[in-house]
Amino acid sequence: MRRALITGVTGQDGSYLAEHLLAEGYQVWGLVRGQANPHRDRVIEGVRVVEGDLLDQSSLVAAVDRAQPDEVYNLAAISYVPMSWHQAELTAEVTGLGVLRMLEAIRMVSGIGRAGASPGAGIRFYQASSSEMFGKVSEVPQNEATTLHPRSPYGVAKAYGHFITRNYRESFGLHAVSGILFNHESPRRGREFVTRKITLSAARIKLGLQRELRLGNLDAVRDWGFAGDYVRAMRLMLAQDRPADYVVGTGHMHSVRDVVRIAFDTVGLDWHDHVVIDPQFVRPAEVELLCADSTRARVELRWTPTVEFEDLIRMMVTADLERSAREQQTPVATPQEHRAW
Ligand code: NAP
Ligand code: G4F
Repeated sequence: MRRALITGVTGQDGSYLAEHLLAEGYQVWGLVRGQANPHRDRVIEGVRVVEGDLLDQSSLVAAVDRAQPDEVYNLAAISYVPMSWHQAELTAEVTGLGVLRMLEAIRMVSGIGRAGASPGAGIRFYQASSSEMFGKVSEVPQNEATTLHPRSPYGVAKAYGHFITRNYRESFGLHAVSGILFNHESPRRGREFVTRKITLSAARIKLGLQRELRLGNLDAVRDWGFAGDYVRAMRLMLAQDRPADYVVGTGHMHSVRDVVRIAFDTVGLDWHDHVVIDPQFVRPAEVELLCADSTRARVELRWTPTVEFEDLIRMMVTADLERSAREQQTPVATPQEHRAW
């Protein structure tokens, strides 16, 4: 039985990846931080919890030592781009240096890099790199060779994580890969991200729980896919004989305005009656456009996305309608509702 350790197991991707690996027969361990973490009940049933924090080197060494994983998936990060301007140093520590700490934990526990250790043997490592690293894009679409020009402290921290992962692969023969994933969403997406903010607001406005939706730049363009599809690519990357980095996305571009239009159409409302542009949600430096060229992933991993953009937004609105209607009937959330994001 293969053993996997997932950091960020309480997040969107961590939950889908845990389900996927359990279904594939893995023994799955999840790193959870904090003494009384309110997200702890998001850990999927069947996952073994180990405590630790990307800010604390010794806790990561202890976690790797306890889980004895064949594969480590480093999904933990401060992942909300606007927060990275307000807490830039913390973002660098967690999202950037946290990657180095995890790599060092693997090196310390497995002995990779010591005299006599065979290159490529031992624990395989997946780093959650991001299309946000492309930032002010130099070409459309973006592939593994596209120049990085990050536009936020988050993007800069991810670029550090990306290069230190590659460096440990080249320096120590570690089987370490970066998945450069484009935006991916689901009903489990955090409420602060634009798709979920829109689908939840459309549902709540429909139910009379909210009057308006305040947004920033409606012209921003992203390549949005379904998170459940993207976690399959993570496992496929670590299953390759030769470690390499892969871009993962759909290759289709849509604007924030498209998300708004489809979400409000799903609940039978005209978005013009409810959406207000609010400068507080406009970023100091914007990533205007992202679009993936996933040729390498499609050819070498045989990975393809299964959920179309419009179906994804409608799926999220439907889930938010059901959840909001339940909350309307039972204003105090039950543990099940907490667990269901
Ligand atoms: P998410 O839902 O925001 O989850 C982030 C996770 O990181 C949470 O489990 C959080 O734990 C954990 N975390 C934060 N700080 C930590 C620390 N100091 N120590 C340990 N754990 C910590 O993010 P996601 O959407 O699932 O994304 C997963 C990863 O992929 C992230 O690294 C993100 O930057 C990257 N990524 C995401 C996308 C996307 O579109 N979703 C695209 C490209 C790359 P708590 O529950 O304790 O807060
Ligand atoms: O949903 P977002 O916050 O996602 P963003 O910034 O693209 O980052 C996400 O994807 C990255 C991959 O490229 C990940 F690495 C990262 O962790 C995260 O998952 O914003 C998308 C777009 C932006 O251009 C933003 O300016 O939506 C625009 N937007 C307009 N109004 C808004 C809003 N974004 C948010 N969050 N809230 C708004 O009110």
